[in-house]
Amino acid sequence: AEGKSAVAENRSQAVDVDVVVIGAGFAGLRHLYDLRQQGLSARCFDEAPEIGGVWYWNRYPGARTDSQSWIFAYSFSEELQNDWTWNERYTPQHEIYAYLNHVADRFGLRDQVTLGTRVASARYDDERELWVVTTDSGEEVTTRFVVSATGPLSAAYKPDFKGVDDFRGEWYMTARWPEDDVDLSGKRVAVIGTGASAVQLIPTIAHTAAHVTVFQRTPNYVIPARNATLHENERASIRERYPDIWKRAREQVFGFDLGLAGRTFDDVTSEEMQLILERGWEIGGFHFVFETFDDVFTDERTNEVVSEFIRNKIRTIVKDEATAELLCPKDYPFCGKRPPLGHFYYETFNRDNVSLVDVSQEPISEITETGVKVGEQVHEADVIIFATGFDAATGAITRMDIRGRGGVSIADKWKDGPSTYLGVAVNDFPNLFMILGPHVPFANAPVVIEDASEWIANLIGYMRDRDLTVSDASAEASDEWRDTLTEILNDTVVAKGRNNYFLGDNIPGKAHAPLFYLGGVKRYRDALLKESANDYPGFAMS
Ligand code: N01
Repeated sequence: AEGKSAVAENRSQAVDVDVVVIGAGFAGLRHLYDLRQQGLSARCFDEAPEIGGVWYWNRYPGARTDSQSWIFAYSFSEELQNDWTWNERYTPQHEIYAYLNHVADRFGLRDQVTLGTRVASARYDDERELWVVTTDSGEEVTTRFVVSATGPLSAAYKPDFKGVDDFRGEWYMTARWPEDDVDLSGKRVAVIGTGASAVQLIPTIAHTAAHVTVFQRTPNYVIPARNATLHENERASIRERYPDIWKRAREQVFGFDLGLAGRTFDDVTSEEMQLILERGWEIGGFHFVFETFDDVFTDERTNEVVSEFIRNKIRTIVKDEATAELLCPKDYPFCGKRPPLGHFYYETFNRDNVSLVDVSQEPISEITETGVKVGEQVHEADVIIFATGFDAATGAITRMDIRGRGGVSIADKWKDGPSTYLGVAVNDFPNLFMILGPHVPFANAPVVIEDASEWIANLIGYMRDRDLTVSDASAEASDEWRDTLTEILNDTVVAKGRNNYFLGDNIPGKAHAPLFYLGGVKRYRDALLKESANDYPGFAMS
């Protein structure tokens, strides 16, 4: 420990390691790699018994990416890129999980990770200018820097329904799915929630369950994913085009391998609009969102045409009229919630063993010994699955006891909504950094992870080289960042969403505040690079 740390060598106060990284998922692994490139020592902790982060926990049936497989990956190693084989347009959970384990082994990152160990607290010691991190196993580690790589959608949320403990069957959460196979065959399964997780789960389990009852509070606009097997010649072509693909992904607002539509509402007739949407629907995936019309996020006229187009698709696919109408989102615009990609989602409601219960007017009142109660009716079930989402962006961080200057906790600091600088730092929490904290772009995660991770490691290296011990993001710069991202968000349809986790509205009692930056991954990267190129004007460093 002492003397081993590169940062500490220059300091009077020695620390156990230069950096403590919290989380061993996509972001944490990349960060361990970046820190090593900087010659910094690090230890990483993860609550899960295995590496992988959300790709360890979310192993529910049907779990896979909504990003194209070839860009839901790291770009830092060409060899890795060329060696790995993606088999489908959208990667199933077990393949990403295998990929992350492969990366951990290939780059020798595993030794730095302590698994099955949760970071319970991190306290900044003002006098000694270091962090004291404690774990749930009672270990205490001193470090100069803490980097949270905890993921924006990792703190699972389960509503506090009365009676869950009395339920005589089994219950599961999609975001905490057990490693052992869960046998649903012949069982009556209740699924609560209709977000991206449920949309993937429901069609998959409907094949084996005796009956699936879906409890829907807010219908989603689900776009067909159109998954397909990738053939070797497609993979070869992707490998060849990788430099261009990454260039596109780094410029596309949401970090996807997609281009622009090159047209908006006023460029086409309404008949042409329908044809363009038909074509987009056939190609499927986020192509439908981003390569049909460039103003779907910002022009209400375009948005309404697209929203109605999807409603008509639902009405065409779903045979039972009442069910179709219930599945149609009507009181919020398309992309007012993150649209999930479906794999025969709407088609599944044509099965005899699938039924839909609307809980938008009459909520679930309790869980009974035998099922889910809505109003006076108990819907009997052998298994209940909670696909009820996450305390997004802030939850994974505020659930730890993180205290900055003057012992102020981050949960208190953020009680009216998060305040960050560039989504990576928090005023009065010196040397605490976040890779996918609040206020970073909502996007294909690896693109944001690689940008932020490398940038943070560079900043730490910069401080080490100049013998600087403390960096603190200024309050003014943080306010400005929040104002910028609030303005951007208010110009989009996201501001008009329903129960949207982008705004904290899915969690009872959580502040209504923007949690993501919607200016796009390129503008975000430009903001980061401007900050570092100018010697970090938004930070006080000493
Ligand atoms: O969570 P969600 P998710 N009574 O918050 C309902 C990513 N992801 O895990 O909308 C009844 O979207 C809630 O209803 P409402 C992706 O970014 C990615 O599905 O609040 N229902 C909603 O229907 C995604 O957007 C992939 O009215 C209740 C559902 O639970 C994000 O994770 C796969 C309720 C929660 O939906 C979150 O998705 C999966 C209550 N009391 C997830 N409380 C990929 O493809 C909540 N609900 C990579």
